[in-house]
Amino acid sequence: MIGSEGGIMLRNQWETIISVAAEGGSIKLLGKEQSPGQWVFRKLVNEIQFDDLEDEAINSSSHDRIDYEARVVNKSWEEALQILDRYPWHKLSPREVHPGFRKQLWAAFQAKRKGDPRSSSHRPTRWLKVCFPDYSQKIVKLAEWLQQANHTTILTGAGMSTESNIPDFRSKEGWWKNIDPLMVATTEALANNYDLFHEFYSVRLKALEGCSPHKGHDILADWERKGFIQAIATQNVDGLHPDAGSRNVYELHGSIHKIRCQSCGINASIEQFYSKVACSHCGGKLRPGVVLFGEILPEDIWSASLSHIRKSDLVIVIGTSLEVYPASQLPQMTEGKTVYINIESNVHGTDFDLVINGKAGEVLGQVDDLLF
Ligand code: BV8
Repeated sequence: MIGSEGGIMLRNQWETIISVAAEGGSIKLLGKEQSPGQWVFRKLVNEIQFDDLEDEAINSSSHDRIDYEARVVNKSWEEALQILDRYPWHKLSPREVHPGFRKQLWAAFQAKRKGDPRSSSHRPTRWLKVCFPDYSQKIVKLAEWLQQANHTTILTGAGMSTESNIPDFRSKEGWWKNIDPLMVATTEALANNYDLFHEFYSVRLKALEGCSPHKGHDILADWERKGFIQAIATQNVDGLHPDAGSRNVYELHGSIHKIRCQSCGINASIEQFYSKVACSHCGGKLRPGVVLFGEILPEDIWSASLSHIRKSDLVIVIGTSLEVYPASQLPQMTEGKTVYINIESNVHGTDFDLVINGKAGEVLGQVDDLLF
């Protein structure tokens, strides 16, 4: 809805939402937050060639320049964009973008670029810098690669889940800080030290109760729906990728939630595992459906992961130390570009085309902001 409240509003209450400039002129969209989240908008044009019937000349500052301030006030973002759209704003150089409107303006700019792909006068780098001044060139590069890739596979490790409050394995606070993995996560422990084995996996299962996917998991699920990624191969056994809605997930090391009998393979419940009963069918030992050290990865899951990696032109490896064979080999099996995202710096730096140092959820969130 358009009203005409221009006359009663004071200039100094308005904030610049966007300012774009070309040689000799500028267009500003001004905004005023009337109540939290409720903005009204108007434009300010400083260039005689952008004259417009709804504008009122308010200041004749020099010979050839006139400032035009719109009297109309636009009560929705869509209306504000329509006002901007009367000008070739996306082809001009952005000077200033309001921090609260960066994502909307970037999306609007990308929509304009999409609608006019052959125009050479867009300035995406300048727009990126103004809309996302804190984002590194690496984030921008990854977003570009993701946008251009035909087939992208994600490989995740325990670092993908730490932001869901699930410890990883090899970090200072990881599961292996006090326990030798080869003492518990092995077929040997299952056969000969069931008490320790059972206690370790009961604690692991309990630690997962109440844990849910974080923003990074959600973004990956969204990217799959939008066609940006084709598959996730994960070493994680926590099931958070499927929980977030990702469909094409290959759980290389199985699932901790799927309890089965080691002897006859029949399924059992987590409650039966917790209560440490023997298999009701054959009396065998119950165990979680993870791949223990010394066991072979499920053939179908391994082959499917490998096939995705081989046809990928982009592989993004997130939150893994890449210390466990054979998952550690997957990034080398692509001819595509490889990206490594890890909270620690200087890990596997030289093996990848791009290394991004940061938290999985934050890095994915920033990349997501740039996609269109
Ligand atoms: C097999 C059980 C064929 C499930 C796990 C000697 C040399 C080389 C290889 C071997 C060797 N001796 C034996 C082997 C083979 C062995 C192996 O690799 N051993 C290694 C450790 C030396 N592999 C096997 O046995 C595999 N099977 O090879 O079959 C075979 C079989 C028999 C005989 C011959 C051949 C089976 C592997 C089974 C793996 N199962 N555990 C469970 O309990 O969960 S391994 C365990 O590590 C987890 O399951 C996990 O999936 C896996 C990988 O760990 P990561 O995910 O990488 O986690 P990690 O903590 O290490 O790293 C996390 C990273 O994230 C860190 O870098 C951290 O900085 C970062 N991070 C943290 N937070 C964040 C973050 N990054 C970003 N954002 C954050 N917020």
